Amino acid sequence: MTPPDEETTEESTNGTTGEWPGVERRPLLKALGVGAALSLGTTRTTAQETTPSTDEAQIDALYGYPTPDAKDVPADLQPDHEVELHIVLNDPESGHASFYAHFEPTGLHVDPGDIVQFTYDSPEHTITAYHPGHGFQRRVPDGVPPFSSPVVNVDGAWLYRFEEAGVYDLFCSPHHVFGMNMRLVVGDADEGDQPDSVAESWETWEEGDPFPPWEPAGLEFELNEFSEQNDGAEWAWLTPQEVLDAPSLDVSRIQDQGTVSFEAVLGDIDRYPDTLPEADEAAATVQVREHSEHGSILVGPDEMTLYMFDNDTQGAGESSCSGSCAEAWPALTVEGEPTAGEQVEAELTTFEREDGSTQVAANGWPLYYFARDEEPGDANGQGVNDAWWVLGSDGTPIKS
Ligand SMILES: [Cu+2]
Repeated sequence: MTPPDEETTEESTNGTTGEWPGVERRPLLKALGVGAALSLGTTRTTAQETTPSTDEAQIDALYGYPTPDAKDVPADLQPDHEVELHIVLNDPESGHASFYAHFEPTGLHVDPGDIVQFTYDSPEHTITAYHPGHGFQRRVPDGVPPFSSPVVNVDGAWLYRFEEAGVYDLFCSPHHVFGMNMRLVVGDADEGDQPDSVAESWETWEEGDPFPPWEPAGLEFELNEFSEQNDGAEWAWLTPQEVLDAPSLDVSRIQDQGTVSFEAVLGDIDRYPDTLPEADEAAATVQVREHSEHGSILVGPDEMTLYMFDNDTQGAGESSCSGSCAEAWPALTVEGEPTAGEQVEAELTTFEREDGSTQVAANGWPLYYFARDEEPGDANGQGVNDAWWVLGSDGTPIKS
């Protein structure tokens, strides 16, 4: 699959930032990017100077160390690594899931005793261990307690010290169903430390056991249970299985590379955009759109305003607009049968134009675009030559 192109992701990320009111970005951190925590000397000095008493600051084995201000980490808890908690909103036309909630990086190698800072760049996250204490199969080393962060505010952070060597699979509790997972490798690991595939751990699951991470069948089952309308629906977002079973998150790769980006993980997942319900997403040939002046009017699949022409005869199955007229007023054409959007009450029919293309008619009126409309909502053709008119949802010309 193709990961979202950089421009889209960047735009989306910026757009995302705007979603959280009152959130100031930390330009230095953003400029340096992920993995640059060690070079944040300036920030650290400030933190050291302004933190009143750091002697008592401790990282709890269960609850870690939360702080509402990521710039205000106690001097004796300075992190060795940083992981950011991101939400990327996707352009609906990108062919990807509507959003990804993810850890950046998604794979990380640290030394035993290292402190990792998890920075909240977006709201409503936790960093939680797969542990029976949280109702899930253990995917952290034996002896590690069921640790979890609280939900920390945006621009806050949570610190945790990873003491025990081994492989840690982590999830964000609110976004677990969306595949917000990461894998942390502490110390030296070998092939035997590679966690079971999520699919395999579902095979051995029995009722009453702690759950393995969610896999697609489970999510689709939930979706179908939720409402009959969802029957047969497919899970459109990532799943923990897809993320944790991604080859990019193989323990050996994480060890070799130090960090594995979310984009690398996405690159392993073939489901996008192929199995996104593209057919369902394809807009109807004729839809209804609210216009500020004309009310509910008929628009094309691209939401551009449609018009009828007074010189046409209703129901005649022919167009009186060709040549230079057709350049100014391009016909709405289809291949195959036209489809009607939900609120369209007009009957849609088609007829063959002189050039062999198939034009759509609503309530017997051949439909046209106007070449000087530039974007949805434009209706510059209304009343031109006292002959071109937009149409209501039932196909009646609106002559006002
Ligand atoms: Cu989350």
